[in-house]
Amino acid sequence: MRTRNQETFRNLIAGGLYRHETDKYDETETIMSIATKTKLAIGVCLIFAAPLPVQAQAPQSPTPAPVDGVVRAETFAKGLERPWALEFLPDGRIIVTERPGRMRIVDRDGRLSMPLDGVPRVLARSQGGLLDVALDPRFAENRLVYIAYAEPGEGNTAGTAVARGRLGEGQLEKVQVIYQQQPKVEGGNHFGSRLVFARDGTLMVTQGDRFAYRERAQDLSSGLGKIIRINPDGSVPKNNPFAGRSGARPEIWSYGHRNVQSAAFHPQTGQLWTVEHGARGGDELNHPEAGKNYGWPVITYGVDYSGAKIGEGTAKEGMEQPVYYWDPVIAPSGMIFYTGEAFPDWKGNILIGSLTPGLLVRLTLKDGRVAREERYLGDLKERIRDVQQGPDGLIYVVTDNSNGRIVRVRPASR
Ligand SMILES: [Ca+2]
Repeated sequence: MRTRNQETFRNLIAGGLYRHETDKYDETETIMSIATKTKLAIGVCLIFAAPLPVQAQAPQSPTPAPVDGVVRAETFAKGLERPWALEFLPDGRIIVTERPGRMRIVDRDGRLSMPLDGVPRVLARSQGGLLDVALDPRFAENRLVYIAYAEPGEGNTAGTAVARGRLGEGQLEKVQVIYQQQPKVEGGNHFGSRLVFARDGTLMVTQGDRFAYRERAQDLSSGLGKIIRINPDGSVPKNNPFAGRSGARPEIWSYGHRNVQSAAFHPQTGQLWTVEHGARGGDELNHPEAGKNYGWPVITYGVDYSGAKIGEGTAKEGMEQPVYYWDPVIAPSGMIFYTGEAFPDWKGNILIGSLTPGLLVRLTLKDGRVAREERYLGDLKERIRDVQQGPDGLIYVVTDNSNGRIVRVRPASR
């Protein structure tokens, strides 16, 4: 890749801008993206036409090769169909969702329960289905479980929805739908759906642009392409950034997102961190703040799957830069900040599941920026759909397969 970069850079200097690369663009090849080429072109302009205003550019992942011999993976539970999310109960058991619409309890020996009754009907198509699960911060007292899913609507439409219910014996009881993304639209992609509770008890729901409706990520009257913040009963906090603004949906926290499927709160700062799926070459790490615009589809480091340019470029006044971006993409799934003892060097690091190429990605942060990226579990060759930390400090991931499993990850030395 580096050689190729240097080669292309020489071509750019020689005035061969894009000429040789564009017709070779191939989905399966790990090659330089148009975004990188644009950057090189800007670099060339800066060399020959300085001084020009320097556009803010986010740092790009160096795409490190997966490291072997650091972690060891073992099957903890198997026989799950397309598991999407897992969450530890206070007693050490695991609650797990399966995308076709089932939820189960996994006991401490890895045995699966029968599917729980009471799960709402979901649209189980393409990327849709039963997606994330979260426990109420006061679960020990109220036993409330929150689920995010693709909710079918009129005709062929669907939208992200959130329901909560009390975890009883073999079922969810008194299930209430507390949030429905508006509007419901056709198509089975980009439901977002990660659920995370903030320190103040509010619930953040990440959403997607529903794929064919990307322009609406910039439209504050639409629920598409937004992260939202609600109270646990679905009501809207009065201090939300757009509460009371006419023409804006009051539940919106941040906007201009493509498909946010990773979210976690920083254990020290209490700040929300997310990873969103970009198009080709545009996955982003962000820490979305109240009322801010994260750019999609006006600015992005990615290009369309056809290779076509998206929007206006990579930076624009009034739009936030990502903290970091991936090209080629990692296709993010769940994420956590690691706080356990089993991997002492990993404390405070971000762990992200990758669907493609199928990895556990570790980011070390320093002063709010990515100081180092490492990748593991490359030898599994499985899509990783969620990541959690167990009460034992070990890491548990689910694999996105028709015969999916929960994999326990421990230090190779243990
Ligand atoms: Ca962005």
